Amino acid sequence: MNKPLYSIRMRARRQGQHLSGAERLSSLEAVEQLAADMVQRAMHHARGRAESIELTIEQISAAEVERRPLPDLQTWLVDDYRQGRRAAAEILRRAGVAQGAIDGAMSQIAAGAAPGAQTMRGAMLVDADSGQRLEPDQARGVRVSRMDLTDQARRKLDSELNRLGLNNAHVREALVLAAKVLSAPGIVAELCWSDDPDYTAGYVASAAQGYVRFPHLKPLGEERGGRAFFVRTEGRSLADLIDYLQKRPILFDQIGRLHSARPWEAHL
Ligand code: WAQ
Ligand code: MG
Repeated sequence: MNKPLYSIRMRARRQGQHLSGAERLSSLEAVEQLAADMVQRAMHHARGRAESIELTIEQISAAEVERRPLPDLQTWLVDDYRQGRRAAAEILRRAGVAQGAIDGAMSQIAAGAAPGAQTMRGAMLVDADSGQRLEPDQARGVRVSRMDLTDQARRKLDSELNRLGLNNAHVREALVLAAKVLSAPGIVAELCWSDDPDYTAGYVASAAQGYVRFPHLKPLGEERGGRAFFVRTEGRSLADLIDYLQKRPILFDQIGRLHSARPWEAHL
């Protein structure tokens, strides 16, 4: 039980821009294979082959690692991305995010939230009341890392996602990332859609609803995507929140309930 873990992070670039990233926690036995898998992913990305890849592997003591359960997962069926964004906005409003902050985050993700209308490498931090952007670097954003599933939770999640026809890397990784974000002090909700042109799905995560996915939050072929973490720091320091998101190691050892897809109107 006291064996160390390894944080493994990958960043790939192409034509001077962020291409792909990944972050896992690994046992010693699995770390070499995971590194190889990450290199392969960067070399065969939907937006082209990586021109440079950075891998960072850091040992973490087992005593530092916190264990938590995953949130529940739902799919709200929508016909297109406009309907998806309306439904996503409704969940964010219910979670307590101000309308202006929702509209601002959606239009910034759609336009490319990094300077020069590019996709950010990490997430925006958005004040849930004022809509103001709080992350120190608007190109990098905040990269959540040091989170993963235990082997047992991974096997359970695989079989439940298979049952729903949802067992792909986008869903598995986004669910774990959102779980860590929701566990962070001061987070109100998260909004995300992918930057992969062939992956149109996205989600809203909140404490009340868990992880709610929409098959369409952007049009097919669109390369811009991103993440917004809506925050209400209430006197806590923003630096502590960023440190938690980037550094605090968390293993998810229990899965939540995974619901079958239903039309979005059924939830309102
Ligand atoms: N921390 C913070 N932001 C990140 C991270 C991270 N570790 N990884 C990616 N991002 C940001 C970055 O701006 C990317 O451009 C953006 O998120 C999208 O990343 O249920 O595939 O890896 O079907 O393209 C969501 C729906 C898929 C899954 C999300 O994101 C489902 C996805 P991608
Ligand atoms: Mg991507």
